[in-house]
Amino acid sequence: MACPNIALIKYWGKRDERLVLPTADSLSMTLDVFSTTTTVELSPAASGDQVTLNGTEMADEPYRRVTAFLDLVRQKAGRFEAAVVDTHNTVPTGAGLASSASGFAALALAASAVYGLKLDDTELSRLARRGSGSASRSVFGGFAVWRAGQGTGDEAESSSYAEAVPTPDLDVAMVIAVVDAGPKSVSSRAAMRRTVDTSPLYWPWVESSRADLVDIRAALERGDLTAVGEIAERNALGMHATMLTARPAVRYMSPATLAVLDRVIQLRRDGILAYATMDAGPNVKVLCRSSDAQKVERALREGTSQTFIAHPGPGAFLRSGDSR
Ligand code: 2P0
Repeated sequence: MACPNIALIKYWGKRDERLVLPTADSLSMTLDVFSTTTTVELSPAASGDQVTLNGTEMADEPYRRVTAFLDLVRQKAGRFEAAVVDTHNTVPTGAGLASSASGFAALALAASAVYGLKLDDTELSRLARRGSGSASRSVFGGFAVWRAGQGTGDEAESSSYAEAVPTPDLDVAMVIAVVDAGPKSVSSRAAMRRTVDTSPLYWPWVESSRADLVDIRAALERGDLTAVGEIAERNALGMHATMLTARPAVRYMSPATLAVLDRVIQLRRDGILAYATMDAGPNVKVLCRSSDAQKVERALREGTSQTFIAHPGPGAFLRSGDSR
């Protein structure tokens, strides 16, 4: 079982596509909603893997991504049986929030257990990273930082993983405002590649993101949610600026996204701590105090198709009987 995470300092761009090594560190909050539960069983007699998602057999590219990941696990374990993988996402269908983070974190944990790999959290995070970069962070509950790591090849492979960021008890929530449930126009993988290759703002943003990470860690440590929110919002807007200046531009924000951002500004004018972050899609996640979450949710309801309130959630864990 694993939950998605929302980055406050974004991962946007790889320096190595095959090893899924990012250009910079990122930092996220794991949520307590939209968990993914994955069961893996060995199927020695089968000629290939069978993968189902919410009861439907997976095919094409999503299937190939899962089998390529299983090949990596098999290679590490030195065992080559096929597997039956059954995945259930609790994210409401069509909410536009399907995340590869919870999916690959849950798969990494279940598959490594079934193939007999005994991994600690660092090793599990490294493995999950190979499925999807952001999955490295969903191994951990609460806040996590994913280190870009150093160098190339083996040195880089072993030095890029996530770790928990201890924080004081924070009265924090995230309100998720779904403005468009449709599929993305460009996959985040393709969009980040285009941004790195063509945006003149990309490397300046990476530089500012490095400074944002230092600042947000200090703000988390002192429990300063206002500073956490300010830094997260500017980091996300910066990431979207790099996409908007890619050639051709990638624009995930829609008029409805901007309307939610206006509402967040209005909430702040009304004295409520509220800061927005957006990922590779038009939906908005608003960081606020837990005690204000319902007020924030009510304010964001108009013009959005669905709203959800999330809090810091658990790291990935094995349920007894799931996959051993
Ligand atoms: C993040 N995103 O830090 C950023 C912010 C989207 C915007 O991680 O290519 O699905 O599988 O490593 O992890 C989405 O990217 O990409 C993402 P891959 P992933 O959460």
